[in-house]
Amino acid sequence: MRNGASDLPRPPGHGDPRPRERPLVTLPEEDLRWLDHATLLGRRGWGRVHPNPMVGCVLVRDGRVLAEGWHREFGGPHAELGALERSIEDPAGATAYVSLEPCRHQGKTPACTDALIHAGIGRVVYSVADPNKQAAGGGAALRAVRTAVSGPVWPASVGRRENPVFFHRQASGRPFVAAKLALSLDGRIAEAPGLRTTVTGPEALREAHRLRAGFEAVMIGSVTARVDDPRLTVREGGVTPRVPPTRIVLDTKASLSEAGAIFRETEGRVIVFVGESADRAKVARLEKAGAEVRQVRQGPHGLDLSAVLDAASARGIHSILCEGGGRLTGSFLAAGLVDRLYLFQSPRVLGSGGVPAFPGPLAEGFWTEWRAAFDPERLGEDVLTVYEREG
Ligand code: AOF
Ligand code: ZN
Repeated sequence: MRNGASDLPRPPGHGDPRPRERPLVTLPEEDLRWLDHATLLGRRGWGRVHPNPMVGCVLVRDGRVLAEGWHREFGGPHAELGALERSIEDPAGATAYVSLEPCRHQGKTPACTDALIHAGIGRVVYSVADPNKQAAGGGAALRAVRTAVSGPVWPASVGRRENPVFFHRQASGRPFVAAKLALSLDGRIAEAPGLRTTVTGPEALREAHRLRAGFEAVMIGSVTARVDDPRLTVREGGVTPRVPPTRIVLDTKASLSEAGAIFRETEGRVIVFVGESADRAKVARLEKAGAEVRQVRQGPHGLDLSAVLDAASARGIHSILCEGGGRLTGSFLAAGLVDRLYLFQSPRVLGSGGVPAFPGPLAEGFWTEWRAAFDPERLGEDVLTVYEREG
């Protein structure tokens, strides 16, 4: 029961669904376990539902599962509707466990609150309040018609951890930025400058591809584009993203080679951000190779990263996975623009000639506010830990 979602797409690094926080209401362990179950079901939507939340729902009567549902596709039926439709018997009087407050609004789909009431559901237990003002209020609406309601069971921090992009979007207009790093035991990301290095093993590679599937864009700097020559597509990990992530390169001088792998692959549009002073002929070459080229403000050390994020947001991008290199990731970190860190750690040693993961200076005490969001996950020889800033 705990992990029915194991063979389906799921977000990398999301460990035990049981939050560490204290519940806001006192409930029997059984209720908390069913909520965990709903959370695991929701995780099956990874790569398919963003920027909407991953949501799961399980209908239970006398300790028996009547139906499982989850949000499968952006714009499609919500978790609750999926469960109600699949119930093996009339769910009247049963309990619905949902990982997000049922929605009250008629959006792309009818309101789940109405559907639950219509089906005669006896009790609704939901994990976290919906931060989306347009859809929130389902808990109160259910109580108003005398449905027994327990929720929110967990504080908002729990929802934020599970669906960070969705929660971030309710509070901020700038895209959510996650950084992915593959680090050796001695804190290096490559054997030497300019040398393409495989730091982690095949299991971690699969997870890194799966990770891409849940973001609207994947981003690298021009040095990484040249040295690693990546395609930045999702080719492994068992999940086909609903929309292939946009591939972003930050390339102040428009120095990218149009012979790069990124241009040979057509899956996912390519946006190259260049500086105002970029050579026009080079820009034209990149455009001819199929890239959309956008000029952004320059700062003293290359592109103004806030301007990059604003421009990405204007292109409809709500979430970005930064895959390096070290300089670019370091700049985003130093600017306080990284919301989440996916740290793949390998037991390999790359040696003193290797490229350090964090070359630039970070403010004194920078790391003290970062915490592991979930238990570390073993991937072959490597370990993936998801870090977030506290607060
Ligand atoms: C989801 N999936 O299972 C639930 C959601 O645009 P719509 O009509 O799909 O509504 C999206 C909103 O519905 C979303 O922002 C959230 O507030 C609420 N609940 N959304 O995508 C679900 N239960
Ligand atoms: Zn809904």
